[in-house]
Amino acid sequence: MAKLKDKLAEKIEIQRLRIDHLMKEHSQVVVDQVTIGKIIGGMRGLKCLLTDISYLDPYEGIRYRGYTLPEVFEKLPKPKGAEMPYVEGLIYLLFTGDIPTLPEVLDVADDINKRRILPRYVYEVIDAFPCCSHPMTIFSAAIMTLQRESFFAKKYQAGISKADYWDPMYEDVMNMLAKLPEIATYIYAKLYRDGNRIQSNPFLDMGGNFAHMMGKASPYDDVSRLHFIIHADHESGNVSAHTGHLVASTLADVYLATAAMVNGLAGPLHGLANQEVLRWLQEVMDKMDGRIPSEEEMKQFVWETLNSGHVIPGYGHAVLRKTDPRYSIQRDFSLKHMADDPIFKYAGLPYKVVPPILMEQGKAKNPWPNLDAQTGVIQWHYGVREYDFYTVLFAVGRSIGIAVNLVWDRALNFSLERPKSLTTDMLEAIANGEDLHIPDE
Ligand code: HAX
Repeated sequence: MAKLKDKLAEKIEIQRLRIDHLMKEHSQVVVDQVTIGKIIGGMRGLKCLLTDISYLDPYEGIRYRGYTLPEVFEKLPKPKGAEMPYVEGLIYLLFTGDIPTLPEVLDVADDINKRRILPRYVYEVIDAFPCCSHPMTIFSAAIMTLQRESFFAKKYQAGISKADYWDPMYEDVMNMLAKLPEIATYIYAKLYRDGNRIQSNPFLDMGGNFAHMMGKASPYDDVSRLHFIIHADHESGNVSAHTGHLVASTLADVYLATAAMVNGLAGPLHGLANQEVLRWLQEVMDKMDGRIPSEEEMKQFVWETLNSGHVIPGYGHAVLRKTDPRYSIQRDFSLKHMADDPIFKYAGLPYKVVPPILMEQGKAKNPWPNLDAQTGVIQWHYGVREYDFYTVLFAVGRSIGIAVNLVWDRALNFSLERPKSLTTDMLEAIANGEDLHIPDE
């Protein structure tokens, strides 16, 4: 058994006791209130999900297993000569809550390496997609095709004890995480490089191999490590994480749950925002006949976008109330490696003008940039200019946190998710103080 799986098994035993205790002794303790505003307003801020993989503080940003992102980057082991840590180290951290040693990371890397090979039919499915299909659609479908490989589905059919659910789930997760970079880079090759696929290099780590398969030289390996690490998790309430958890709560396997989460990520208010940022910036450039707009021209364009009923992509957040630290980390990387890049300088312009305009408009609760405002700028600089592909990059990273959560969901036997809906008549009656006597369960 891989060392990570041994460690995980130990952690699961401890965590099961804590969850059992909470359920037995404190299940009636009130945590939050469900108001009509929350029911109609997308349950924003409702505290009703449980995860220990990450926690998002509105003013501080994300912590993975209690560590801020700068701490994660500082503490996780790095490949020789690399600026960014092994993604495999992050996988270990998210699973166990412990910072791994280098040998522990290399053990995970070795395990992932052995699981990378894609069945031929995945390539065939990708090849069969009609022209102009969005890469996220292809990515989701390619993951779905792998569902026939699910250990969990087979074990469940054969009959398996609830206490052991997490084990085949873990195997599915590791298999899938190993294969996602292969799928993503093949989609890239198929759509944008005439199908010229670059074979995986088994001697490289996940980030290094991704850069290699994308056909990009260093420091794109560090860009990939950085990208996958900062996108890996954002607690459980965002649409992609929640969708993955919801679907898997039916005991659907990792492939079904991940394809569903990818579909959620593909919406413009969520992960697709990273391509929208670049599309939007290009639109301004086109209007200016390729000229960088002045500050005044940019302001005018921001207002035009708002007045046409569109949001400014890359700005605002449902939870964060300050500049996203994932944005700042990418900006710092950009300042170090590509400070003179025209698109980087140009992307700095919205950072100057958008927040004051959103504040003046007075609608957005958070006028500051989120991570999507900077992602595409870095990718563009390193030659990945097909911005439709950016959300696939996001999805490869985000799958890590979601998949780890799914193993824990099975380990802790989290229930089928099934909240209760009411009708408008009922809400009006409740608003008027009527007691409807709706049974709880
Ligand atoms: N541009 C224009 N208007 C915005 C805005 C923005 N960037 N951000 C919020 N608003 C508007 C909302 O549309 C909403 O308007 P209405 O009252 O007319 O519906 C109002 O301000 C209040 O919204 P909010 O409470 O501040 O924000 P929400 O929690 O409803 O939505 C979003 C959060 C991220 C969806 C929102 O800020 C947005 O649409 N941003 C632009 C798209 C984007 O960058 N998405 C990526 C977010 C990060 C992420 O999840 N990545 O995957």
